Amino acid sequence: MVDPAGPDPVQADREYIVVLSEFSEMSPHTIFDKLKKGEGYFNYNQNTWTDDYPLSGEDRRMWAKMRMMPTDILDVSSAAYTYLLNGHGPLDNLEYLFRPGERVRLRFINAGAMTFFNIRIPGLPMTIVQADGQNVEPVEVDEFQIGVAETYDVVVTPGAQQAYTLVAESMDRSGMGIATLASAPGARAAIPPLRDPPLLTMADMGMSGMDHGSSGDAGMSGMDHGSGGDMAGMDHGSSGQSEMAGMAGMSGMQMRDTSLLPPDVKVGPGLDMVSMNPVDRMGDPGIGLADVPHRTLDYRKLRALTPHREGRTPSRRMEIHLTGNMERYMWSFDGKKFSAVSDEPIRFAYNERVRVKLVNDTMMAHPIHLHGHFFELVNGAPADRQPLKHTVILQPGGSAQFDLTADEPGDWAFHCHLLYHMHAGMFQIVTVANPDGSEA
Ligand SMILES: [Cu+2]
Repeated sequence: MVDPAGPDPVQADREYIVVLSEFSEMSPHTIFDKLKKGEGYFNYNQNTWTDDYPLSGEDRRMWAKMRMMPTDILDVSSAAYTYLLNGHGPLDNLEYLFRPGERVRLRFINAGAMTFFNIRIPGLPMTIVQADGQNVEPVEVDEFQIGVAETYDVVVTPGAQQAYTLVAESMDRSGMGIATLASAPGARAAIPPLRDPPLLTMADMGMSGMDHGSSGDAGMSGMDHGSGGDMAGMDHGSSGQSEMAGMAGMSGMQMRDTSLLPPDVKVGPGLDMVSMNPVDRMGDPGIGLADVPHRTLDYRKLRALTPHREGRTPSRRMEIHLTGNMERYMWSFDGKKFSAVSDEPIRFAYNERVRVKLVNDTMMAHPIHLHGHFFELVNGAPADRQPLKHTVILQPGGSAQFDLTADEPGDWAFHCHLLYHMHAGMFQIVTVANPDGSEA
């Protein structure tokens, strides 16, 4: 049991912890070396995607031009990983017992190294009651995505069936962790097959809103891969597929248009693309969940359960870019690989309130994590109900904002929580000064 200091607003008859992780027989150093040698090493989907996915010839040409795979969802897949729940593999028959009608609280913790999981329990709705250990207004969903370092508590009321399968499918759908909610030892429900791998969409390339744009608009949103080619002939179709088809009509593509970057972003080999008009994707349920036939979670649906301490308007704005070079497996903030020796930390005055905008100039999702603090997602909720979190997923090509009250003096790690992204340099130190202004 996990007991809060005060009364618990969440009523449950029993609770279980569900720790998500991966196991690999390969050492982390070997995996990192393979990633350095070829970004798609573990992406077995790429060998067959041209046969298995409903892409037109134009779509395929477009992706090929950008030297990208629309199936490039996770760096490391089930080719290297077995997905674990509480350390148990999918064949281990991990069981969570319940009595029919009980309210069961499941505390999901993504302790994985590299894997975003999509969580569902077919036949059983889940009510989200906590995010990153902070109470939220209950919201009922059928599936949710959890990034590395995130936690979600859900309440379920099993009983209509004798057993339910808890599915933790990796975001690239290359594998899953499995457990059973069972009303009696040995009771089992069907295990659903892996779903078809998701495809990246135009939104994942920072192309959100293209389908609403007017043709020839110079302010076209999206990643610029063009060599100054114009955007004429763009298809403004509404589905991801037809948007992609439209993209293929672009002539000449350039990997960078750095004129769009703030001056403190370093331009160099560590940065291979720029999101031209990054759209706030706080309302995105995560890769692969946009078109599932049931209810999903997104950050806009989270509200702090009770008003929190802070309602001040931020006095400063800060923008930090998530940057990378996919082919060379370089990852960084603002184009600069972390160096403890030469980097200036990100500085905050004590109790300073800052609105931080994160811009993802890459085509991968990143769970960005700050130590020592909870920040508030700027998600459309009233200021004092913005949900408190310590980790926020940045969708590919998108942006997200959080408000931070820097009230814990000292040095704190701020980084992508994907192990090999952090190791490659997507990391920085946040320094909060003492109340008297001195360095902590
Ligand atoms: Cu990352």
